[in-house]
Amino acid sequence: MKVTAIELRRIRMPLVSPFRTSFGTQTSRGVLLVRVVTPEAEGWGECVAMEEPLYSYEDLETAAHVLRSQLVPRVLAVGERLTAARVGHVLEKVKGHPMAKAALELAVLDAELRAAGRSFGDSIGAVKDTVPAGVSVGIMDSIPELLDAVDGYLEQGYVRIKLKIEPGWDVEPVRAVRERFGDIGLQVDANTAYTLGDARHLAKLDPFELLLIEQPLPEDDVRGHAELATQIRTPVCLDESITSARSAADAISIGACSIINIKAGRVGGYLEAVRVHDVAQANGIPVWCGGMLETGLGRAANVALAALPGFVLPGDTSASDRYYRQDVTTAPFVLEDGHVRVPTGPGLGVEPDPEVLGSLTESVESLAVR
Ligand code: OSB
Ligand code: MG
Repeated sequence: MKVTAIELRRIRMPLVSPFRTSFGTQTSRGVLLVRVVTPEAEGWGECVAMEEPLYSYEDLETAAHVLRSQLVPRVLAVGERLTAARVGHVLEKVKGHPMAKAALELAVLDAELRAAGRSFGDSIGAVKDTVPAGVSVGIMDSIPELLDAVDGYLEQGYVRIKLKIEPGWDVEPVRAVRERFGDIGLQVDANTAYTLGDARHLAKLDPFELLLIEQPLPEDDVRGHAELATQIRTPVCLDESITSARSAADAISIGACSIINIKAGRVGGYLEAVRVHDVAQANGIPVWCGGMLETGLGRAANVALAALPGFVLPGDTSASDRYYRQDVTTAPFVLEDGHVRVPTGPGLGVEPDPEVLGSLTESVESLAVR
């Protein structure tokens, strides 16, 4: 396909409530959007890198830099033979920067699918019309505050609660939520905040029958997760450590995880995310779709990914209003009986609202097309 323009857009979205994790507190989400224009259609990709390199080493600036200096020029150099399936291969020589690569691949894929009148979900193998929605609940100042927040989400219909934990905020909040709400789907996410030396402490979570504990140890401590898995009863799920289908196969083979959180940005794109799903499914490992506080654009892609058959656990695919008062798309994602609907229109199946987008935009950069 012929690309006539590529644009990088920085927007800022105020969060409805501060989101605190073991790596910091966010009150708004800075987002980098990639727009690819072709004579037939335009496509959107959302880069999930955060403003600071605290979840992973990428940030909004490194993503914009590598897109501008390396990724976009390499994709444009392909010329009219460009297809979304080729993007990963073309970008392979550039080391790292999976979130920047994923955003560009998604924009090309969206443009290609919109031109062909085909939905993103159909193209990647979605088999469900709706997907169950979980919600990721940040660290709070107090247990009563946490219980109020969880109560509100359960009231809205969320089918699974994930609590962010860190040393000093783990066993007690989990106990309090279990005691108050009983047999709900409950899991925790540590975002690498512990070490293997904390195994005996983490085993204190065993009695609460959690669905899983997500990424307790540093991302490069895959062997540590395998060892931890022999010392606690809660199933170990990896997020940060899984960076490709190959790393998923490796982690599975040494028993480092019995569940995987799939995020397309972390593995370099939705096409690789599907391959992670396939590897997990072949090994009998359940997966679920993670989130990075996406706008409606990235959320549309996540919800479609979560509709693949191996996604057997509820994802962090919450409704738009869990994050933002005003989403960038003309129709927000809403909760329907604890589920969100997989878009069926061409491409991502959602449209950015030009006025809303304009009001949230901090900068737009047009990258030259030869
Ligand atoms: O580890 O899953 C994570 C948000 C930002 C960075 C990392 C993570 C998260 C979440 C929120 O847990 C998931 C969401 O609802 O988008
Ligand atoms: Mg996580």
